Formats: sequence, C-alpha cells, structure tokens
Amino acid sequence: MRADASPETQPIEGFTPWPAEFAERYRKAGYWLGETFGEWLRARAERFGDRTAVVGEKRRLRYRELDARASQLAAGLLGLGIRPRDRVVVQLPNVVEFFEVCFALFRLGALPVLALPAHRRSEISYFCQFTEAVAYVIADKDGGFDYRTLAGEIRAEAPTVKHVLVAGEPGPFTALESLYGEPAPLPETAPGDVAFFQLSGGSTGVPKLIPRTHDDYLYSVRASAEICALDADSVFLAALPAAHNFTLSSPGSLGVLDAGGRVVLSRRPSPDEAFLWIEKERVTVTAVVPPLCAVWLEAARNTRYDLSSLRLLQVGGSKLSAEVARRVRGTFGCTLQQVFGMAEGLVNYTRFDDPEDVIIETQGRPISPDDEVRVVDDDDRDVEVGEVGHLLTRGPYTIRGYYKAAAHNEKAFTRDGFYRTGDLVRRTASGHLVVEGRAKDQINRGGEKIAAEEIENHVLAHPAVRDAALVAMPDAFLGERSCVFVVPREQPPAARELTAFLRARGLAPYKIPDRIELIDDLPKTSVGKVDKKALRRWIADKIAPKGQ
Ligand code: OOB
Repeated sequence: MRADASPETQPIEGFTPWPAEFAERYRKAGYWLGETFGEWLRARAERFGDRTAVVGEKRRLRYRELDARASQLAAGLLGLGIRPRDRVVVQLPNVVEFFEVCFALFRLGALPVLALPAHRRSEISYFCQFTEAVAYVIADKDGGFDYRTLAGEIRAEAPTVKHVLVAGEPGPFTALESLYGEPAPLPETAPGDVAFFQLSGGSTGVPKLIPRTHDDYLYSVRASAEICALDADSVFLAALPAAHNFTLSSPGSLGVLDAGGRVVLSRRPSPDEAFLWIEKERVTVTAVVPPLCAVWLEAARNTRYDLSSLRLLQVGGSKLSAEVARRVRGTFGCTLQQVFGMAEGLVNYTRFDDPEDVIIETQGRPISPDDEVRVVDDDDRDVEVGEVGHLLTRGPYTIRGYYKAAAHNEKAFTRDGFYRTGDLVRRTASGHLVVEGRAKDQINRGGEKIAAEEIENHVLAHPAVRDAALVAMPDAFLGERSCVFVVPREQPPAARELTAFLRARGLAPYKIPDRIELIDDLPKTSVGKVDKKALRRWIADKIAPKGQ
C-alpha cells in the first residue's frame, strides 16, 4: 500500500509521538505497514466479502456489509457535523453497532473514546469534558440500566456534547439507525495518526486516556492473530466487554477479523449465554478473566451445551492461579493461553509450543522481538533474571505518553521512553514473565481496575469523613476486593449511607468499596505517607479464616 501517497501525519495536541528513529525502525521492520483502519476493513471486505464478520443477538453482518455500513454511517456522522479529530465517547454493550460505529469513526478520522458499559456519570462526564467530546454513543438499555437517563445528565455536565446517538430506541435523542446515508467522500486519515483512545486502569485521581494509532494498534492485532494461529475458520466469542483491549485486540475481535474469521458477541459473560453461543456458532476461541474462568469451569462440568468446538481459552486481566489453570485442558479439552497485557500497549502470551509448566505458571512473553522489557529495582537498575522488580517497557505498540498528561507522563515514563507499568514481575530464563505483585496504587478486582486515589477523593467528599484510604483485600473468587479505611469526623457515617453516597456520585458499580472499616487514624510510614502495606496486612489478617 502506498508509502508516498499516504497523507502526512499531523499529531493531535496532547499526543506524544514515537521519536523519529524509532518510528523508522518500526516501519523498516515491517511492524507499521502504513495502513489505516478504514483501509484495513476495505481490504478485508474485498478478500472475505460474503463471509460472516460479526454476529450479534439481533443481526449478522458479512464483511462487505460491515464495510458498507461503516461508510454509510461515516457519511451520516459527517452530515451531523462530526469532523476528523473530533472526539466521540462510545459506550456500547456487545452489539453489532459497536463495530459499525468504531469503523465509521475511524473512516471519518474522528476519535472514539472507548468507555466500558459499567461506567457511570462520574467517569463518562469526565471523559466527555476532558476530551471535549462532541458526541456520546450509547445503547438505549442494557442489563436493566437506561443509558438515555445517563445521557441526559451528561448533556447537562458536558456542554461540548452536541449529539447523543442511540442504538435502539432513541427517546429524546438521535437514533443511530437514522444516520446511515449515501456514502460520501471522506477526509483522508494518516496511519500514524491517533485512531482512538483506550482507558487506563489508572492509579491516579482521574482516569488517563491512552492514544493508539492506526499503525501501532494494527501491528499488535496482526501479530497477535499470528501468535494465536487465527485463520478464516476461527470464531471468536467476545464474552467480556468488546471495548476492552483484551477482547478487542489480543487478538480479540480485530484479530479474528484480520484473519477473515467470525466475531460472535455475547451480551453477558455468564455460562448460560456464552455456552449457548459456543454451541450455536461453533466458537473456537474466547477470552476470559480468571474469576470467569473459574465460573465457566464449574458450569462446564454438567452443561447441556456442546463446547467441543473450543480450541483455545485465553485467560488474562489479573493473575490466574495455577490450580485453576491446571483444570482448563481437562474440562474444556482445549489449550489454555495466559495473556498479560495492558491498554497502554505491551501484551504477553504463552505460546502453543511452550512446555505445560510454562503455560500454567507464567503469564507469557511479549508479542514483538522489538518489545523492550526491563525488570528493575527501585533505583531503575536492572535486576537479575529470576528476581522480582518493576516492569518497564517500550516498543512498537506501547505508548510514549498518556493524552494531555504532561506532568503525569514525567513519572509514568522514563526519560528514554520506557513505560512504568506499575507491575512487579520476575523474568524466567526462557524470557517469560511471572506477575508477582503491583507497585501501583490500584485494586485489580477480578480484572476490573480501581485507582485508589480516585475512590478516596470521592469518599473524602462525604462530610462525615476526615480521611480515607482504599486498599485491596484478598478474595478467593475475585483475587482482590476493595476495602476503604475511613477516619470519621465526630459522627461516623453508616456503611450503607456511605455506599449510597458514592453511588449517587455516579461511580461505576465495581468501584464501590466492598468493605468499609472505621479507624481512628491512618497508619503512616517513616516518611509520612499512608502505610497501605500495613492496612492491607491488617485487613487480610482480619478476614482470614481462623483456626483449625
Ligand atoms: C488488561 O489491560 P488493562 O489495561 O485493563 O490492565 C492492565 C493491568 C496490567 O498492568 C496488570 O497489572 C494487570 O492488568 N494484568 C495482569 C494480567 N493481565 C493484566 N496481572 C496478572 N496477570 C495477568 N495475566 O488487563 C489486558 C489487556 C490486554 C490483554 C489482556 C489484559
């Protein structure tokens, strides 16, 4: 494809590009092919035309149809006044429209901000305001929640949002369906441009936005599809939210579309629904978080569904225990693959030809020969193989900076551009990584990430709270749950009331603390910081099963 003809990249403000010598290296090595998502989809439509691309609850789309619908919707969005580089917050459940909307925006050069269905007013309002989004795309209802009500609140808080586009019954807003028009000439986009934003699990007061370019993301998709040996017969079940990096690109929906296979969208990850799809569509590969893996293993023991089509079960997002890992092959009769990735870039996979103990006990190794991985001590000195340290990384699909976050980027990246993942890992002699813990102030609740500071700020807003600290407590099912230590003013808040207060502030439900502990004062370290280690130990000890 093209080289000279490709439009010049004009980085958007607030985006940190790769230094020129790295960009050149990644192009030369054949990682960055100079292709945009729009072109990529067109090429797939030409090659796989009548094959089924996406299957949802209500609709199925062939490659050709997906391509055409994306162009029609892009024209409609342009007609509404949405322009290249405009930000659009997309919050859709696992429905076919998710792909139509994303590809329409890609084609238009407008930038989706991929929110999760669980996000609520607090998160969405922030995304809209921070990115100055011009539109917000939702489904009418999902899981008993009416997104149109939320959209009304967002409109009041984020004046830049001119359009609310609804998949389904629009209520007072615009029906997405009304926007599919005659394909129109569209502005050109450049492969080095930002294509969309992922969201960071984060550890700071507000979530960070992750700008991903066409070039870098498509590389991670292609290389992931190759590692997972996807082909036109692959059928991927998106059981987790389609917008999450794992489901979208590791190799996920995009990986399977790259190979000409079929994406099947499950509205819920529960065995009832997911297993039905596996049987019905003869699903070959799917991706789950460890707690879901455990639930599926239980359910598979006496299911009435035929799961024999499944070839590969990927597990990632949080640490998988070796005990659960060992049960996968026996129960599903398929290969297990551990996936340790992050929306910022780096993704590690165990490989099909890895020895069994590596598949069970490690979280894999990086996608690319050009993924640079360092494991360092607190002073950024490399530690020996086998020793635990901080994971730093840079490479052809790992960002060089969060969007519009100059001050935070100083801390989150080294001077020479390595991303500080906040993960504590050990590297084995074979180059595989084992996740041993976390240095970032975050709770990983079964794969859902909670930034402690963000929640503490919300708790501190309660008039009866003087101080607060959120920590992880061990949980047999989710791995971790959240516990907030609250130092009350005079009258301590009732737990129920505090929870209701947080809900009313519009927090995503998974971020509401699972447990509240009242305490006279927060313990401090010798340098005067809150001693979260002590709090974690204390709560772990308190909830540990006693005696025997
Ligand atoms: C995935 O992406 P994010 O952005 O939601 O979260 C990234 C963080 C990592 O830094 C690490 O702390 C944790 O999630 N994590 C794991 C893990 N996979 C992710 N911790 C232990 N074991 C694993 N296998 O979670 C994500 C993105 C792409 C593919 C897979 C997961």
